[in-house]
Amino acid sequence: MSSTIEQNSPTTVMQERLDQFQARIDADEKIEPKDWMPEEYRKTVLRQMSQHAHSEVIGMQPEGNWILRAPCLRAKKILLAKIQDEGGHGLYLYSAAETLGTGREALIESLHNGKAKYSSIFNYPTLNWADIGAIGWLVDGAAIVNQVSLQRTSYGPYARAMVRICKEESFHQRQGYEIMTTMMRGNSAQKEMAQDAMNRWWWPALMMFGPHDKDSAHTQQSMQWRIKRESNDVLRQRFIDKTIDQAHLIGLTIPDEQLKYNEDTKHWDIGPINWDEFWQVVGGHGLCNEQRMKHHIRAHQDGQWVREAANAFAQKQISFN
Ligand code: FAQ
Repeated sequence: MSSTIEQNSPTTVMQERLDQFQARIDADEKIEPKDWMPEEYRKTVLRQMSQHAHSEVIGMQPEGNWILRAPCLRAKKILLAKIQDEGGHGLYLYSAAETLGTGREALIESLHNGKAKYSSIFNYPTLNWADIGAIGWLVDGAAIVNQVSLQRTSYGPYARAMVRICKEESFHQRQGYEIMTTMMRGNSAQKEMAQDAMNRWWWPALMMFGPHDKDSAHTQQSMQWRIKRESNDVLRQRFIDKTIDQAHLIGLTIPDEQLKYNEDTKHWDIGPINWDEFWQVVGGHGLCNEQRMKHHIRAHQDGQWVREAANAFAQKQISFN
């Protein structure tokens, strides 16, 4: 009798559900919005997806700064299309995040009140045209390495959003590399601009992958649930190895005196990352944090009438049907 009670106790039932959930994850099944999931899984996916969505949208600002100053019409058209793509990525991701039961308004509210983060990289300024090349090549390049891995994330709507996003990001990476290549074929002032952008964006791009695995609060659990398929350090190293060759090919120098190819591991070893700088930026004290948030809040307020009109139209459609 007592063993039956024990078997059916709430703790045992919960443990069984957790075990079944983990078995589905281990079998590489996708978790869908209406499936049972542990509350912590829901929270973790929502946190990561909403932060990812915020990053895509805030990431439009540093590039938007250069639309009116692009050096030719071709470059302007490409930049406009790329920035529009980033807005679209935000849209897919907010929609995917909403399937976990938290509405868009609440997600944006968390961004505005500082509870939700967005990528550290977008708190650095774009000082000249080469910065647009560096963002496309290095920032989108880092984003792709991370996102290709996330195409296999365990939450179905997130994985599917990633497939389309990755296709577009690879164009972005190439347009950035094209800008850098063109500048490295130019005169000495243009080469200097490209190298200067490389110097300023290299380390922040490496920080995008997050803290080292040993210091990462979420990696272990997120990998057990296959929300993350590879760790921060593994992805960072993949980006380093592939990007260094691309830099050398066009004559750029990596701003790292300790950079060394390791014959044993067949990987590039880098010098130490400045984590104090990273945490300062993540904590809101980067060069552009204040500017980025103010701009987003203003744009959101300016768009209030559009949302009201769209909602009123949708309501009318519903009452007609
Ligand atoms: N910036 O335990 P972990 C793009 C936070 S999209 C700010 O390792 P996790 C496209 C982290 O949230 C770029 N905060 O965390 C584009 C956590 O704090 P919390 C965005 C960061 O989540 C290009 C704490 O540190 N991509 O660029 C950062 O397991 C051009 C501990 O860290 C994504 O969001 C950071 N860099 O791993 C758009 C990809 N790193 O939340 C426009 C999806 C860490 O506990 C123009 N996200 N933190 O308060 C991910 O893969 C993961 O969330 C990581 C972090 C890898 C970013």
